[in-house]
Order: sequence, then C-alpha cells, then structure tokens
Amino acid sequence: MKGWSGNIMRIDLNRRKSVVQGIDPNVLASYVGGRGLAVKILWDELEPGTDPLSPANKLVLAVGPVTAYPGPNTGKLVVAAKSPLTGGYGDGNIGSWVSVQMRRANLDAIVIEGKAEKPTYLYIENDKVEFMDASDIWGLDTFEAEDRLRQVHGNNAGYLLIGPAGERLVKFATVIAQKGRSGGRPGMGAVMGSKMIKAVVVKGTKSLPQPADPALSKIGVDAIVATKSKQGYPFWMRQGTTATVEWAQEASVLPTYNYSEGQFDYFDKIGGFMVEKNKVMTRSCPNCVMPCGHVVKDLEAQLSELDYENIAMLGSNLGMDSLDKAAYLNRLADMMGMDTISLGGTLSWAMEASEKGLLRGERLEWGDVKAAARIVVEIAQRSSEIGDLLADGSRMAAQRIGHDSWKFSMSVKGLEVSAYDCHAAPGMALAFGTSPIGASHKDSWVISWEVQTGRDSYAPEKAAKVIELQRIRGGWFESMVGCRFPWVEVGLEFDWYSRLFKAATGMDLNLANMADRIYALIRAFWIREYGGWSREYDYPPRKWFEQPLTKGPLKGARLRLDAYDSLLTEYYRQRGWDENGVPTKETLKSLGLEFTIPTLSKYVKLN
Ligand code: PTT
Ligand code: SF4
Repeated sequence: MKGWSGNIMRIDLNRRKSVVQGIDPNVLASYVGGRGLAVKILWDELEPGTDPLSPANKLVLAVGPVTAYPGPNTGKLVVAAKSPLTGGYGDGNIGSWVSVQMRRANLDAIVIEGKAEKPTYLYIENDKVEFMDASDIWGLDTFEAEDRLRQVHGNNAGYLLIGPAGERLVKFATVIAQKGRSGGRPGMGAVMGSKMIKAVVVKGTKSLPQPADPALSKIGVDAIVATKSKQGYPFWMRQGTTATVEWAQEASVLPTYNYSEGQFDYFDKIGGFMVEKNKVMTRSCPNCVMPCGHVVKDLEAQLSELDYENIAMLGSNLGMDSLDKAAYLNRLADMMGMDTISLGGTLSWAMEASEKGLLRGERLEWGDVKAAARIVVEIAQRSSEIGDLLADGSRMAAQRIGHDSWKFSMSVKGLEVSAYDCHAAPGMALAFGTSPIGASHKDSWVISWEVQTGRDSYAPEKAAKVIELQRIRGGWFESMVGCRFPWVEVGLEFDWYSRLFKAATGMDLNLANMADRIYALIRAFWIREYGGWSREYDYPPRKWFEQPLTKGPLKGARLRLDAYDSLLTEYYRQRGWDENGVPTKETLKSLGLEFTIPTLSKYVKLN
C-alpha cells in the first residue's frame, strides 16, 4: 500500500524481544493510523477488564499516512493505552521528532507490552530494539533526562520521556518531548512508568514510505504557502493560542476559581498580550510552519513554554494573578511529566475543598503559588498525604475524602475538563460530555461557533455541529496524524487534507464513515471496559447545573439538566446510538464493526 509503511513493531518487555510484522491493509484502509489504529489494536488485543497499570496493558505509539510528509505541521504522533485515570480509552497527540523518525524507520505503530525488570529505556533504530539500562536517569526530571540521552544518541534521534510523575504512577502523568510538548492527558506517562520505561528513543535511516502520487510534495508545499498567506497568520505568530485568554474573558468562559466563574479580574496579567511582551522565543514540533510554543521566563527566571490551556488552568483557575506564576507551575509540570489541565483541575478542586474545610490539616489558598508549587512536586513524587491524594486526579480524590466533593470535581469520566467554562455553553458541555477520552476540548471545540450563533440554545444543530467537529478533529487529525492548527486556527481549507490523503494513499477520504467507525469503536471499548453503560457517564460536571455564575455579564447563568438530556438524546440519535449511548447493531454493521457485537452483547442489550 502506498503512503503507509505497512509495518508494526511489537516490543515485549517481559521477554526483552521485539518483532516487526506487517499490518493487514484492510485495517489501514479502515482505521487510517494514529487513534484509529490504536483503538483497533487495543480492542483486539487487550483482555476485557485489563488493569491499566499492569504489564498486560499496551502502550501504542502510532503515526499516519500523512505524518512527516511535506505539508503544514505533519510532525506529530498519537500515544494511546487503556487509561489509569478514566478506566477507558486514552490517548494524546504529541509533537515530537519520534513521529518523523518512526516514518523513516518505516513503522506505522510501535506497541509496547509487558514490564521491564528494572528501569529501562528503549533505543529503536529502524527495526532493531536495544533494551538499555536507565538506572542512572530513573528519578530525573524530563529536562535533565532528555539532556543526558541526547549526549548519548545525538540530535538526529527522537525522544519521548516520562518524569517522576510517570515513575510514581500519577494517574495524569504524560509523556514529554522537547522540554515542553506533553501528550497523553489520561495517564499515558503512568502506563509507560508502570512498564519501567523511562524513555523511547527512535532513529530511522530509511526513506519515507513511497506516496501514491509524486505530486504529494508539491501539494504539501502549496498547502504550506496557503497556510502562511492566511489573514490570521501574522497575529497567530505573535500570540498563538495564548490570545484565547482575552477571548475567553470577553465571552465569560475563562475558568476561574475551579470553574465557579467565567471571568478573572487579572486576566490581562496572564493574557496573550502579556505573553507577547515577555516572550523569549518560540518552539515548535517538527515540520511546523506556525509555532505555538511561546516561551517566557517564570517566577524563578527559568524558561517555560506556554499555551492557552496551561495559562488558564494554572492561572485564572487557581487565582494566580501573574503570568510568571502560571509559567512556574507549568514548567514544574513539564519537568515532572504531568498534564497541566488535570493538574490545574485537581489543584483547583483541592483549593475549593480546602476553602470548604474538607481537607484535613491542609490549607491551600487561591493564588498561593508557593504552596501550589510544593504540592505539584509532592504529587509527582507521591511524597505527602495530600500529594498522594491528588495524584489520582480530582474524581478519585473526591471519592477518597467522601462528602459531596465529587460535585465540584470538574471532570467527565475522570478526566478533568479543559479550560472552557460551560455555565452558558451547552454545546461545549455536550462536547466535553461525549469526548472519547473524557472531558477534552480536542475533539470538538464548538464553543467559538456557539458563542457567535447563540449560546442559550439547546437546538439539534448543536448536536450536529459537535459531531461535525468530532469527525474532523477527533477523526481526521488524530488519525492522519498531524496538527490541526493550520485548519482550526488560521483557516486552511479542509480540502487540502483530502488532497494530501489522496496523494499519499491513492484513496479518496470518506471522512464521516472513517471517523464514525473510530468513534463507535472507542465507545465499544469504553462499554466493554466499564462492563456496561449509562448515559450519565456523558454528563458534564454537576457544578454547571447546580451552581450559577455569581458575577459578570452572565451572572445567574447555569445549564438546564432536562434540556441537556434532550440534547444528549439528539446527539445519540444523530450518531445512530440508542437512548443509553450504545451504538445500535445496525450502526455497528454499517461501519464494519460487526465483530464487536458478540462482546458488547455480554454487557448491554444491543438494539
Ligand atoms: C494536549 C493538552 C493541551 S491542548 C495543552 S495546551 W492546547 C496542555 N499542554 C501541556 C503542556 O504544555 N505541558 C504539560 N505538562 N501538560 C500539558 N497538558 C495539556 O495538553 C499541543 C498543541 C496544542 S496546545 C493543542 S490545543 C492542539 N492539540 C492538538 C490535538 O489534540 N490534536 C491534533 N491533531 N493537533 C493538535 N494540535 C495542537 O497541539 P495531548 P503537544 Mg499535546 C507545555 O497532547 O495529550 O493531546 O494534550 O501535544 O505537542 O504539546 O501540542 O492550548
Ligand atoms: Fe506543534 Fe503548535 Fe506547530 Fe501544531 S502549531 S505543529 S502544536 S508547534
């Protein structure tokens, strides 16, 4: 097949063996790559009910048929596994040279299973794997560990690492690349740590897979030129995603004090213009033509790479009134190897719990950066009672301390909500509720459309828009694999991607069919792992229904449960899922997923 390598590398840590196998071309045609390939592997190969932190879980690194080819922002890969944070499907999309090196090694996926006997890192060169002793870098933060490995393997390799948080199985530990790229929000770093793998280093020395059409390079270069000529490009280059702070403030969706409010008094101290003024440099993923990693100096005058989510979750949401404070917490998260969104959502939960007197013996005030920084390190090392409690994320922490504190855990299926308050955004609440990894914005950032077109409405068009965006963002960009920002941020026409896919593979892109298959299979995976399903799993956090905004232009706003329920039912109907959120037999068959029916029938009544 053109465009793909057609190869998967399997690494068995128990036996210290590896093998490269061919992938069934029908699987590639149906699931494309990245997320699609990952969920197919996890569905086929995990025993139902596998403990996510056991050797039986599999960590999948996957690229796609557009990755690394000439084109805008093609240097990303998906890292996926069964999630220790949610118990369901988990993945992330990380920018790293590993993506390019995997393509040069002619590997579409690397699947790591088992558990090493001692701290190990994997050195992969083309189809060979070396199991290297990592004792001297175990315990190091991701920055120092990467520096040490680069001294050994040089700058021509790609590096993915975990920090102390991954080693100590913090449930929202991520995989880190390039001292500021973080992937796999639902605990992919903990899965790597549970396998005693400190790092994966990849070097490929072959040619990229042959594309179907030699014109691919020209299409890719033209797409780059088109991206750079977009009207919004110059402003994007100045502020990147950090400009979203001012937009979110204006729209009253900036998470503030654990999503109690949608506006923050000090928003201009942490916003895009402040970032622009203090920017030291920008960093990017490979093959990027619009770098979004804006680097500033933090409270300790160290470099910290910022995006909107980091600033909002560790800034306004914690009551931090200056950029250097948010940047400081962000750098610690990168060094320790933790997701800033779940970290911010868990710390803000703890601050609210502390305010309500629910955290025995621990005072954690809004805006107290020193206490927050201390706790970040204690979480990563699980070195104190509070650190150990919070290392499991806000939902599990709430369950552990009892009371009604689950009501202000701002999470869906256990994954903390990204940085958009939804008191007055039912469409975005639905996007969070139905995201296939828990409350992530990555699949459907419907909120900007919703703010423009009518945020009070619960009309069926909102369900349709959520699905339309899920298909493009969660289906296409997660499976092709590359960065969605050229399309979403500067408005590169989607047609460029259909042309790139066709030139790479020779196939026409049937977006809806491909994306719906992947979404239904991910839903099937959750149902199997949860042993059943309830539509309440697709509800957003209770606070948005029960505790109205107390300030700002939207004072008094909150979601309506009955209306949300109707919108959710409409979403299911449009997806061909039943009232309970389970894909019907007819839907499964039409998507080529009949193989899931015998298994699903054990857990739910299939209509
Ligand atoms: C992504 C999530 C995001 S989404 C942000 S900021 W964002 C946070 N960044 C973190 C970070 O940094 N350090 C840290 N320790 N934890 C962090 N957690 C959060 O992780 C990221 C960019 C961004 S920046 C976004 S929107 C886009 N996301 C994409 C996506 O999901 N898919 C896709 N095809 N393209 C995307 N392009 C953009 O990538 P996750 P990255 Mg990320 C400091 O990985 O798990 O998806 O979490 O990978 O290389 O850092 O790129 O305003
Ligand atoms: Fe990476 Fe940002 Fe460039 Fe996308 S825009 S490829 S996330 S640096």
